[in-house]
Amino acid sequence: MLANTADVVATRINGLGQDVRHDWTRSEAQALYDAPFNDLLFRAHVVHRQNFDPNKVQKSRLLSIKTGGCAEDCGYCSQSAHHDVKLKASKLMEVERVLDEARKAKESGATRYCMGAAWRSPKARDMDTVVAMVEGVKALGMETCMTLGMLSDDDVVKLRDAGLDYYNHNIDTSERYYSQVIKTRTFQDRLDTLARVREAGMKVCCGGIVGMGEEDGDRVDMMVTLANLEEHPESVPINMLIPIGGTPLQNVEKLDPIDFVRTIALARIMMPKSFVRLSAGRTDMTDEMQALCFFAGANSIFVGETLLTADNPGEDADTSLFNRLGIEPLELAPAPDVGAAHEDEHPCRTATSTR
Ligand code: SAM
Ligand code: DTB
Ligand code: SF4
Repeated sequence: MLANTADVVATRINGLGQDVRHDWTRSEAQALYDAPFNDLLFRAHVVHRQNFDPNKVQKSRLLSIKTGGCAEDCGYCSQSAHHDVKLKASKLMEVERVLDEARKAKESGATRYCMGAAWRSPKARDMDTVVAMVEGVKALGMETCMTLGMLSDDDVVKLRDAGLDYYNHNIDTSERYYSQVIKTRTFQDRLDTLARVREAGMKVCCGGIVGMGEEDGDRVDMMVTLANLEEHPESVPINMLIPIGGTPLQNVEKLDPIDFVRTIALARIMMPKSFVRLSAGRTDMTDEMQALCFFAGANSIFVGETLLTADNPGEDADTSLFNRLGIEPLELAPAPDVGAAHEDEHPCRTATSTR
């Protein structure tokens, strides 16, 4: 094991921070994941420092613009109409209400506003409203992100033309495990929408959920799929499953926090220039666990007291966490033109710190 780890480190150390690879093999990713924890974390942290200021964390804010009643059967989700979850469904929000919420988010330091809808895919009649939301939030000077389910060629053009910066569409797990969690669409459906978003020139936010009862190898395979995309997602959210009563995954065994940190470290090493978001599930994480995630390369979080439907730590807890760790919120640099998205031109990237 040690020789294997040393080999992996030795063969890559010269290229750390420079090489953005798209040819990861499953076995080398698995070897990294299985390395002694200190070796893995050290390597991930070196990569992190070479690409980012390690003491800056980007803040995003989420809003559910259309809640519940979703036609998909995702086994983890509170919003699926297939599960018996106590959740009040709502129709698409009015644009002004979304903009009011976005203003508040900006005042509390969020630089990106992410709007999520419980849809399999948007209806043509809803597109004018979501376009107005994107335009309005952009006019406030925030980055925009939407997650609306599967998109058609027409949808991506409309969103791109509205100025949408990021589209969030997660692959969620390995291709193998996907069909055990979701039956109403395929892994390939996800990849198809991601390709359309890329083709249209928007930035991609794509990651997954861990702790759904998957094996280590599924987390590794998910990272191999993400890292071997033609371009790495600029943003990689790693969600810890929030078990929701009434969903098929409500009683799944909890993931070892160390394995969660390993997953973050793997994402950092395999996608060195991407933002890795410590996403859902932070209310169940200690400050110490989150500190390990930041050390392993996580550099973005969702702020506020709610995610889409589930709880999030809230401003006071995050201020205290940042103060304890000497972490500062990442300010937004002037955004480049939409369409000029490239891994070396991220608007939030700052000079590497040596602190
Ligand atoms: N309907 C859209 C879709 O599926 O792409 C957007 C919303 S969906 C809620 C966005 C992501 O949230 C999912 O892909 C999943 O990764 C994450 N998510 C949903 N429920 C979760 C839960 N209970 N725990 C952790 N992550 C969750
Ligand atoms: C992502 O990967 N996580 C966010 C965002 N993208 C849309 C959503 C988390 C949802 C957590 C469960 C909920 O709030 O219902
Ligand atoms: Fe619908 Fe998205 Fe929830 Fe799946 S994850 S049920 S697509 S809202």
